[in-house]
Amino acid sequence: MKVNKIALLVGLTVLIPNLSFATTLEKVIKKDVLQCGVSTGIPGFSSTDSKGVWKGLDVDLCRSIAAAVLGDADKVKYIPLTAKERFTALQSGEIDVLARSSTWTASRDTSLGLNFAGVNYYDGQGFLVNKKLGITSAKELNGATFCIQAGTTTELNLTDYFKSTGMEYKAVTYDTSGQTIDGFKKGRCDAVTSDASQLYGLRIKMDDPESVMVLPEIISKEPLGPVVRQGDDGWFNIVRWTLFASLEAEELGVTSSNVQAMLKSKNPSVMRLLGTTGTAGENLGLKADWAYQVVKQVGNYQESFDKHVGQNSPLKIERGINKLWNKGGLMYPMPIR
Ligand SMILES: N[C@@H](CCC(=O)N[C@@H](CS)C(=O)NCC(=O)O)C(=O)O
Repeated sequence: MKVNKIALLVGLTVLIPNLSFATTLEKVIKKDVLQCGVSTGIPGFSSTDSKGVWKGLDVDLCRSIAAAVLGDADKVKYIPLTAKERFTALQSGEIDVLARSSTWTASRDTSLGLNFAGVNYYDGQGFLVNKKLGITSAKELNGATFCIQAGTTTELNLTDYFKSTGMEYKAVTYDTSGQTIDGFKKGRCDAVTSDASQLYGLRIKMDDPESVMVLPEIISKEPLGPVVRQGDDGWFNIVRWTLFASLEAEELGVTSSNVQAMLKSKNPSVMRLLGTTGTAGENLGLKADWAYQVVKQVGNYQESFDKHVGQNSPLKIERGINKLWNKGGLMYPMPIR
């Protein structure tokens, strides 16, 4: 009996180092790269440019996490995922974080073993129609055929909307945005419905953007944000506070151009953000300059927004409800103190 116990102990000590008890932070540091789950192509959020470089608001979130954790925003491996694949890729450990236009809903947050760490874009579902249809409101969509994507909240909201308005519809379902827009271009459907932010991107991808229009109705709430695995609170904190740091930097007027000079700031909030005082970095298990690296290498939230989806981008989306809380919007970074 005694011998067996010893054998068991020996067996366990051999086995334990092979078991995966490492936290996501430890794994990311060991690999020296962040594996970030993105889309297969959503202009403004996550898509590749002509040189194959990933760009967008979600991509900037991946880059910010890599800057905070590894000190280098370029240390990201992008894993393109369809809507159907995305949560499984996170559950299985194929990716460290998901930043892919994903709507925070109760079922996703509570039944998949995952946690939403915040919101980086408040969206809502809208409709893009061919002007030939001659309609100006979603209320006139009775009998229409829609091109939509499988595994999205879009599918579910469409069902709800038509049920509640007593109208009928047909759906043609695709796996990727590329296929969806192709279907629309080929006339397989009368309308595309998706997160409104994506409709702007789809519109400029049309051969003649003037031939289509976005209807005024928004039929759902789509708070989009980064997702992590449940049960790794340290990693959850890092993702959540990296997002807050880029919003806090905007609130405090800290930008990629002035962040170096701001290191000399005597404003206590700026000092805590940039790590010249306080223990914010240490408490996250990161270096004191974690947020400095985010702002220096990626920029604050406003810089990312303007560059990828706002006025300096082809999409030209208004900041709207994505403004900071003190400018009339919903973006409210929790205080760093
Ligand atoms: N926010 C919605 C929709 C997200 C979504 O996946 N939308 C489609 C278009 S409706 C998409 O992003 N496609 C990009 C791709 O195929 O990679 C959700 O979380 O379910």
